Amino acid sequence: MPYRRKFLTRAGYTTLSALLTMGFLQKDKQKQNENTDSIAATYPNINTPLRQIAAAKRKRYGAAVDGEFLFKEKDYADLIARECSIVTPNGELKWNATEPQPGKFTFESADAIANFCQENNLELHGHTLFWHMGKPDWLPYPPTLEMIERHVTGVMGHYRNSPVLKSWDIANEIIADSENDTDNPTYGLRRGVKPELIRDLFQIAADVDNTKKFYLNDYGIEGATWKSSRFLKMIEYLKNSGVKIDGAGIQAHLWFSTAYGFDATGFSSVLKRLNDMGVKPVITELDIIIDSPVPDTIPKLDQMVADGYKRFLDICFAAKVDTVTTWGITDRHTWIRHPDWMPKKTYGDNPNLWKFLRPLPFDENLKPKLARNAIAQAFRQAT
Ligand code: 9MR
Repeated sequence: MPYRRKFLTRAGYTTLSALLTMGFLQKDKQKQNENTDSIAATYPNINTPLRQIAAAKRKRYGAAVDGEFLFKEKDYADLIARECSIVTPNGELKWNATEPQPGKFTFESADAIANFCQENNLELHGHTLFWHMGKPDWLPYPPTLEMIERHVTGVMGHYRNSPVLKSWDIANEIIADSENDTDNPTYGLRRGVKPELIRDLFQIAADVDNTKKFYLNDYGIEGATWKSSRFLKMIEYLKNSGVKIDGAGIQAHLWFSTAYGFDATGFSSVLKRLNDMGVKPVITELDIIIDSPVPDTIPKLDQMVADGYKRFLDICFAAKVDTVTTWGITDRHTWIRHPDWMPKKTYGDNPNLWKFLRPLPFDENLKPKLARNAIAQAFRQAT
């Protein structure tokens, strides 16, 4: 039987349960069983740091970092410094961290990460100025234009002369998950968000500091979906409005599964459309969960995760993607193991099953996994 791996683009925090309800899992039960025993691809052990392998192709490898652990765990900090070209703060630049009270800014935790970057010759990606989560309780969503102006001026202004921060997620996750969650069918924006507000946000950002790269960042756009078509329309709108937009952040929290087909053709067409519009596709939050069925051994699981990385990155590199950031670097620190986020539908509440959540290139002990070799191999083979 030819080797065949299917995977599912994660289209939102609640989508797995929606798909379950639609019976997709049942429909493909047969195929799941067939695919589980497929012959695995192998990847050579490459010890060179990923940043170096990426740099040889004029590309960058990055990871989200968590300041809470970065300054407590030396082995973790050393791994980040060794492997990464660029890092994204997990939470330290979100609105709740930088402006916890109206007009009162605090940059202590974000500056600590910026200093770490400077000491270790890493770049820093600014995540994020506008989001419906990671926000203080006092802030409405969407915020008023006045609140946006004060926030963007305060935060971007603070990093205007930063030697390490070179790009910003100006807006994060503004597109709704489905047509049921929007009052704007054209752009599919979350309820209450108007395209003009996003245009003004980008304009304010450019007025504060137009020397950085500006991204619109979102998830569930790794294929030809309702959501990706709205995301592309919104990018087109911003371009046509004449505001500065340099990149499209494709988060890529992927659910690989033997039960779903990955829309490789659709994803390639999203990448092509972005390149055609002159907006650079950037992979900003990559990680991979395996579900349905959960493999019965760790080696099988790690093989599937590795294969997922390789297949996904091959498509990205064929479309000239030059920056790939994983959302964390080690399974020791991943949002996917957090009880609020872990995929309960598949893994239940049983913490013993958490050991099957291994979405990142290094394991809990910071040992490289097959996924790390697959990422290295994808960079090596990129043209
Ligand atoms: O990984 C982040 C988690 O630790 C935070 O509690 C959460 C809320 O701030 O945000 C998580 O990161 C998210 C990112 O900012 C945007 N895309 C989805 C990420 C995972 O939830």
